[in-house]
Amino acid sequence: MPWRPDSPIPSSDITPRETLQRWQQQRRSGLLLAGALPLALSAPAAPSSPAAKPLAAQRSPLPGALSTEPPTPREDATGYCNFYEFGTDKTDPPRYAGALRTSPWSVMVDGEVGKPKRWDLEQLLALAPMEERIYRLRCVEGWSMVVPWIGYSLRELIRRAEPNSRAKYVEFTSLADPAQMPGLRSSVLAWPYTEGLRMDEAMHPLTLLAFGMYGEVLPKQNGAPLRLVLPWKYGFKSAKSLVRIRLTEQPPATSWNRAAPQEYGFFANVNPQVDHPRWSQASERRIGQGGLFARKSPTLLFNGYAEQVGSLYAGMDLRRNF
Ligand SMILES: Nc1nc2c(c(=O)[nH]1)N[C@H]1C(S)=C(S)[C@@H](COP(=O)(O)O)O[C@H]1N2
Ligand SMILES: [Mo]
Repeated sequence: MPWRPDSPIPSSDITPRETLQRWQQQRRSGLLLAGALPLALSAPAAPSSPAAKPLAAQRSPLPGALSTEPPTPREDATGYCNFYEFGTDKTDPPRYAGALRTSPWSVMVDGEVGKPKRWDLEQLLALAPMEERIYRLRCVEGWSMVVPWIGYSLRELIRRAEPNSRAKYVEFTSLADPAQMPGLRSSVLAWPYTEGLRMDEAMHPLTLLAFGMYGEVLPKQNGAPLRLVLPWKYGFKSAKSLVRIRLTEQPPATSWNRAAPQEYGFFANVNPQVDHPRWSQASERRIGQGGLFARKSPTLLFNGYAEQVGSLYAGMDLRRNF
């Protein structure tokens, strides 16, 4: 298996201290206006994303949507990626995803809905006001980041499809095009990459359909032109480069669960008390802070979003439903 929780971090993985201090000072003095944060923090664009276009957004009014932790430097968030369609190494996606054609692009929304529809990307971009949300992202491998995403709640889109009474789950499918994605030659996962949520999880306001990050449209290695972001679940639930969203009556099969069901559950809620069979999940290493010598910080239940999402799992055995 390719998961290597203790693999070394690239030497570029060092927080620009001055930028951080300036940001913290600005936050204290209330100087940060809408949109100012990602600009203030933007590291020089990674060589693999030269054509990043700005994407305007208002800061999210949603409770819990603006982490107060300093965002991970952009160059780390765009240079250390999991996107197995382009290879299993963290630097494969930044290296190879540049070839991905993201226009034209469309997303089919269908299944148990009254109004199935194929949406063009342009329609999706105009569907709802863009919000900036600063979320912690915790990978199941034991590392984490803080990313300023841009997008809107997935429920804005699902609502418009008019789910019927049989709609209990949502299946998400990523693009799988062997001509553009060299990683598809490997059988490490069953392609296309699919993920799934229970309907109430999909309709939770924190569940984000993201089109951008760091004040710009999504870099290809981060899942352009649109992806999911689920801040309280392990990163693999946040499927990239979506082409289909299907509402279903039965729980959908998901790629990681099919590959190793005893290691990757359907829910995959971040939980420091439920270890991965091969490593502890009690702590995490924040990418961009102190490199290999960084002290690990404790992992929080639901990645710190228990106040917002805990009620979704009331009465459930989280060990059994991992
Ligand atoms: N289609 C697809 N989506 C994916 C993945 C992938 O390999 N393919 N990797 C997942 C994992 S394991 C993580 S941690 C996050 C990483 O997102 P990032 O590279 O933008 O930080 O994307 C998730 N979404
Ligand atoms: Mo991950």
